[in-house]
Amino acid sequence: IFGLLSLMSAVVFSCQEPIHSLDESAIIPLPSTIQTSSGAFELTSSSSIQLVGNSSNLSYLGSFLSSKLKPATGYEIPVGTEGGDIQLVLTGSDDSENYTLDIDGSSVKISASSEAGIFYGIQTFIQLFPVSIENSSVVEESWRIPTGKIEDEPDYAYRGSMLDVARHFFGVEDVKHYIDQMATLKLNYLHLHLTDDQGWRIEIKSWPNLTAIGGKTEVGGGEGGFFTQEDYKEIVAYAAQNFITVVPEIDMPGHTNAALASYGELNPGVNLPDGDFSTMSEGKIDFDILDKNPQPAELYTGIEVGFSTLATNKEITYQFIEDVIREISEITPGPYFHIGGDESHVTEKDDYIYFVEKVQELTAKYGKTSIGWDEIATTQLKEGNIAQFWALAENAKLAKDQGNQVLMSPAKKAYLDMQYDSTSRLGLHWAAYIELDSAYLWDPATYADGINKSDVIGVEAPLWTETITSRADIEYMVFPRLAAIAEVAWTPTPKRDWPDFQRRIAVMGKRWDIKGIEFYKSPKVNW
Ligand code: TNX
Repeated sequence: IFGLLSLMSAVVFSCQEPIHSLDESAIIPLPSTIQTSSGAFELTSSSSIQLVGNSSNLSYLGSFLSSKLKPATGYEIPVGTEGGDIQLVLTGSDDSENYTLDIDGSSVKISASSEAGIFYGIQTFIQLFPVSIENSSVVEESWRIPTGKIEDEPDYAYRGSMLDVARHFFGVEDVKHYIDQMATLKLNYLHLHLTDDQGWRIEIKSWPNLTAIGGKTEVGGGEGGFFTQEDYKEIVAYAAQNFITVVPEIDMPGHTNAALASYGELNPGVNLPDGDFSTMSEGKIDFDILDKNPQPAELYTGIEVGFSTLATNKEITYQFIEDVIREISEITPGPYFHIGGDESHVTEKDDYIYFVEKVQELTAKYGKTSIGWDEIATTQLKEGNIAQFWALAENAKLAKDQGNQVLMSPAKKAYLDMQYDSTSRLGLHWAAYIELDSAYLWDPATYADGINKSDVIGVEAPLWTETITSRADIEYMVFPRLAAIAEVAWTPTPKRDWPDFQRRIAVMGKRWDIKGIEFYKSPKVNW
């Protein structure tokens, strides 16, 4: 019987190249389960997409798929509700992200109980085609994919990346391009680090100097820039079309020099020394000697951290923060507001605690859940708020002990600004050199001592941009490592396998090449 079957398939496919099986395809992140069968589905000029289910967004999803398939195939694949060899089937309306992809010789069915699930099914479907599907103009190709069934769901609910637009400013088009790449990896949160010592990058209508003064430069003294609220809304909407939620960060009370340069009254009113701030980590400010109307700080274009602080004891500071939180929350549909809280080395400990607790009240007042860097766990966290682990396991533990969850961004694994090795042309290396295997080989559930899987909401890979000045620089630092982190967040650790990832990432590299993405050709991979 097997002889007969293989003879039959040899006859059916006699004029075509053999096709690899579904479990030999190169999907990243790796799906939970893949069942293969022997056969192929072929997309042709008469293929069509059928929508099944009740949701106005289904037609958006259909057009999204059609538009992804069009450039390389040249096919105008119609989207409708009456029949079609590619079905998008919405079976419910929950917030799960699961999907099933069923492929047989004559049809493809992507089904899910949420629109996000359908979107992820579409992303997987696209990755099954030959890499030339990524071309922006028509290529001659037989558009066949292997048959079988994929059932998939993410291991972690929060799968993110952070872009620091404060150290160097990146505009709306660069951010959209970043979102496009995130979407292919099934990442669902984009954290924008909107403010830091070197720049304030979001228009606040009630405090216009923040951008008029604080947005005017960046690391190295370049011209900086900022998002108008309209720009920000455009990013938020574009992210939403890619099932990505924007998390805005206003870093405070430290990392605030740009705000302090914009408004003198926000300063504590002592002149902090220039130069080497590393000795100031224990620095104390005596508030009794404060000048009531201090001068604005100078704009700062270096890359030291830990020298700035908002005045934590002034009413005006909290009016300012409330205005900022209100204006940004009004244009942020997502549930989270990131309050920073890192490296406030010149804020007294008690003042820091008072400040962070008050700011958590303010985000709650505007309906947002706070996320903050792990130091915020040294304060009393409001229920549901999240500590973002980057350095100190004891802080992650403090969050857990308060009943709060942790977002895992260990600097030694997930920091996309760390150099790959000592020869990397960009990046820092204070935490580690992070080659691709290192970014891949870790478990978010056990990485921080004292933390368990249920304490972890997810994983985020931050790109700090002290040394990053262009889209090409972003791509060199982010890819391929972001793909590794996406798999760490999506695929259960016991299913992950480094040699298999090496094989699959090489295929993704071919896709990036076609798309013109200038990724780092890690020597760990046979590209
Ligand atoms: C530490 S990580 C920082 C950032 C820097 C980064 C550079 C964290 C919460 N703070 O301000 O940009 O290191 O790697």
